[in-house]
Amino acid sequence: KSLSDTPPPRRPFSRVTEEDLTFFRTLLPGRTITDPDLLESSNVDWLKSVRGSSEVLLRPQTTEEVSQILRYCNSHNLAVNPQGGNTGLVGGSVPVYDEIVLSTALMNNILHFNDVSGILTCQSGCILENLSLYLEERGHIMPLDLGAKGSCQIGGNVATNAGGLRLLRYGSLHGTVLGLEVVLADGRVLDCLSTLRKDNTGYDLKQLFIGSEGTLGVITAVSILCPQKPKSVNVVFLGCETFEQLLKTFQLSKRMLGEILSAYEFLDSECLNLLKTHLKLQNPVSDCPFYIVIETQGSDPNHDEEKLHNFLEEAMASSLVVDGTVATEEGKIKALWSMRERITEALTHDGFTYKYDISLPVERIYQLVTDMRRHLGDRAKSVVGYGHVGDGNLHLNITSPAKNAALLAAIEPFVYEWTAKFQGSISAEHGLGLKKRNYIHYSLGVRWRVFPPCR
Ligand code: FAD
Ligand code: 2HG
Ligand code: ZN
Repeated sequence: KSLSDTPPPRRPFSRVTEEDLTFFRTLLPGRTITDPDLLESSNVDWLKSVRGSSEVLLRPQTTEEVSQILRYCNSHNLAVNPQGGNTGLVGGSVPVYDEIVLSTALMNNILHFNDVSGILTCQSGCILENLSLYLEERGHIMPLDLGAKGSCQIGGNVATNAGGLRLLRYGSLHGTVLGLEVVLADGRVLDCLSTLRKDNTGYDLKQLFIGSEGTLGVITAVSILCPQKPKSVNVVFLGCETFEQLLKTFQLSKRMLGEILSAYEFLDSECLNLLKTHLKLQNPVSDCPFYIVIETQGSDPNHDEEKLHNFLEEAMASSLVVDGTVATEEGKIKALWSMRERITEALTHDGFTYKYDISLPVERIYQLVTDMRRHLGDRAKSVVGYGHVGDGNLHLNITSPAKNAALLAAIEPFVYEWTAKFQGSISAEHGLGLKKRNYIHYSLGVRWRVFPPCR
């Protein structure tokens, strides 16, 4: 039996009593939810693959309320599961058993924006897309973007250290998050909500919470450095014959597009089939084994277009790509991005999905897909590969008509052993959650080396 299917045992936490509910109802009148129908969506993850049985959902609005909740739960031995937009893909956002769900959905105020420095400070429950819209009106953008933007929250993004589509350009949240406010399990508030770009006074405590997936405290506010809104955006969708050519095109794009390159993503032909079959999206170019989505963001449309034109001419002339289409207008840009962003959604219609979010040396990333296809033969319905080439991050997804223990046993630990063999990471950007927690040893990056003393 795969370890993925084995949840940790329920620890000896207390069960919620009437007395506890009275405390919560007094603290959060109208925001202490116990109606099972209203709790349903908080107990099930986005993929509908894991389900908890929580009987209480708390919806605080302020840091003080979060602090009172955690202090109370800590002293009464009650387990708590922080929840943002519940778009996590590793089963970490919902309870395993009857943990209280602490939702940050009502903590959605923007606290401050400085349009000189581009630094935004907001509560952790702000939805990523709402922040983007707010910033765009002020000539800025969020430094991260992901397909779940309409539901995921900035607190959840920080808690998972989400990567997304533009990490290549704007870097990880470890660089763009400037400050955090976090409530620890005993209710103490750790105030690191700095808005300074430089601060070397002591240890950088906030870094510990970026990617901590709710295990160290509840993030209640975030300050983040936001880039200027680009004056010109172009998106290109290209078709390509081999993965080697796709990688060469990546090198060429870095060389010829330089500072305006903001995303370099890929999908294989199986992904495109799923988009066609399940979402009725049409291939904008001719059929190829691989497709590339390139985005440029810059400050001068003429300059960007000239660079892009030269790059495309070179890519075509050297036969690295066989077909392509360019979008400069918003509607077409969105349509091209859908071909990449909606693969996760298409997969949910294909059957039960086994998801792997792997970091590898970039030249290896597609080899895992071909090896897995060979390894599984006809046991899987679809084996697809897509992801963030620019970050060396593969999303390997495998579907079957229904949950299938034999198929899972064929995939795991094969996929983890393969990844470990090439010093990859089994959790590139989605986190460990419930689904990957038992596999952490395959890629835990820290190793000690001790040399014997000199004689
Ligand atoms: P949730 O799913 O609610 O929670 C995720 C984890 O964070 C849980 O462990 C939870 O306990 C913890 N948590 C949430 N809020 C807090 C808080 N305030 N304080 C402490 N802990 C907290 N991920 C990527 O990295 N890149 C992508 O490109 C990407 N694309 C996606 C596309 C789709 C269609 C979907 C469905 C998901 C995608 N994801 C992606 C995964 C997911 O959206 C991200 O992990 C996102 O950052 C989760 O945010 P959330 O608010 O939904 O958090
Ligand atoms: C993406 O890059 C997300 O689209 C989701 O990280 C990946 O569904 C997946 O496997
Ligand atoms: Zn991703």
